[in-house]
Amino acid sequence: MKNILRTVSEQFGSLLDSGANKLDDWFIKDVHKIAITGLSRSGKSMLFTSLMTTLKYRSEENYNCLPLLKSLPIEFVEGMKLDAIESYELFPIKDHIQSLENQRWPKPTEQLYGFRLTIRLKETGSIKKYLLPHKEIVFEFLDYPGEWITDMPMLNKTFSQWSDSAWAQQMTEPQSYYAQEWHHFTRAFNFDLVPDDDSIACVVNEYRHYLKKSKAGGISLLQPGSFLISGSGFDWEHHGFAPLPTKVTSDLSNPWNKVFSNNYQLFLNQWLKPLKENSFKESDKQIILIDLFEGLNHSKLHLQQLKETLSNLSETFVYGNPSWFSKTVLRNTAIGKVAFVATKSDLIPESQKPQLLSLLQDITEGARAKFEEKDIEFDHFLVSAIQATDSGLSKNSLRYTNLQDEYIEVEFEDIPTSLKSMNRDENFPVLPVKVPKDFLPRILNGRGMDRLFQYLLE
Ligand SMILES: Nc1nc2c(ncn2[C@@H]2O[C@H](COP(=O)(O)OP(=O)(O)OP(=O)(O)O)[C@@H](O)[C@H]2O)c(=O)[nH]1
Ligand SMILES: [Mg+2]
Repeated sequence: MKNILRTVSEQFGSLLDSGANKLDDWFIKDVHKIAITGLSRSGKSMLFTSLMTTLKYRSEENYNCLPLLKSLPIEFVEGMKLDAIESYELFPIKDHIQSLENQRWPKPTEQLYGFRLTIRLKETGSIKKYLLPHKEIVFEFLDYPGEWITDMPMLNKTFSQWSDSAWAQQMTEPQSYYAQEWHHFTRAFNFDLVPDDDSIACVVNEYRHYLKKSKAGGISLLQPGSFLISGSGFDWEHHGFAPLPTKVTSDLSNPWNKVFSNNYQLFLNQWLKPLKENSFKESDKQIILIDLFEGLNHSKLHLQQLKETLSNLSETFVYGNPSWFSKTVLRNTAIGKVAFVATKSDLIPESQKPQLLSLLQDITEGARAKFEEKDIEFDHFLVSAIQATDSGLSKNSLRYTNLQDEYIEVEFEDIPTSLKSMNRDENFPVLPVKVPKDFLPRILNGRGMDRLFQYLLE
């Protein structure tokens, strides 16, 4: 077993290191810039890992995974190559496969990675039959920490606007529950004192503590999420800020207001603007990954808060770079495509998938409303990057290996089809699934990726 597994990551090694020259003579290119976005822990890195693995096996081993991917008929795929995108570090596929080999999930992403996937097609006249007049199909992908995307809407706000809205959010459920200590701290703190390095660090650390606590509690709206990621290029220890009680932000002469407004501007100018320009740009196709299980696991209020976050973010999702979007997509009358994808669908039985899809459609309602009048097409999908569970004895049950290495069977209740149909105190525990030993066939057996990519390639 060990040997077979070792070969998997070694094969990725050879795929990454070779082939650069062989492909240089291709001249017709069809470049798809696909942005896969999603909040923290939504399944981005796992989806990339699975996609690379699946396409690799599909093209090199002639293993017909993704049977529904009609635009890339397996008999015409000659080979594929992975390489870095200029100025981005290469996606650490080898590290991720190694983690899976050790039965651990890939680590959370702490910096920006890119990769270009080039699929070479055999020259054959009949390719045209399959609507593919190109010899080479190029996909460019970026992977980054989900926390960064939640910060983008801050670009349109002043410090006091951001601070007031963040403060209001912390006062409502479910955030208020996690904000108790932070609110206690701000009530006791004297904001009339002139701030110095130590007192600023103290306030910022208290606020960071709140962000961490809410993250662990399944809250998705965490601003600034960049303060939680060590790979973020902003020195929050020296130039941090935090939302302040409204009585402070409404007093323009308050020294804390001044210092935090300055630091907030530094954050936007030195970190967030360049990040947006370098990373969230030039894609006409968007895959928005959504993890519904974290919300289901906690409460209806958590799901409501996820719905609101997605709605607030939808403009960032769709027009990473608005000027490019209007220039390219609208002028060319090309249609922007958005796929809303509920990830980890292997965590429920087949029988519950229609319910999950319906819940997904409910959760994206606000986000969709923002671009309904634009020339943007969208659809909803369920995907699993890996089929980590097995079907159980009844149609509503599943079997899986838990973190204690026990292989057990669980029975499911019906998943709510909308927020309205969910009780306030209801929750649906998420299965704590360990990465199975036979992760490779289970990746090749992931569900929904072919339909998703077919939709984007059409
Ligand atoms: N069962 C199952 N679990 C999954 C699947 N994809 C992801 N997960 C779980 O979800 C967690 C998060 O997945 P990642 O791919 O790391 O998420 P991410 O969006 O890259 O997260 P950040 O890097 O923190 O932004 C993993 O550690 C797994 O526990 C899947 O297809 N099936
Ligand atoms: Mg990641």
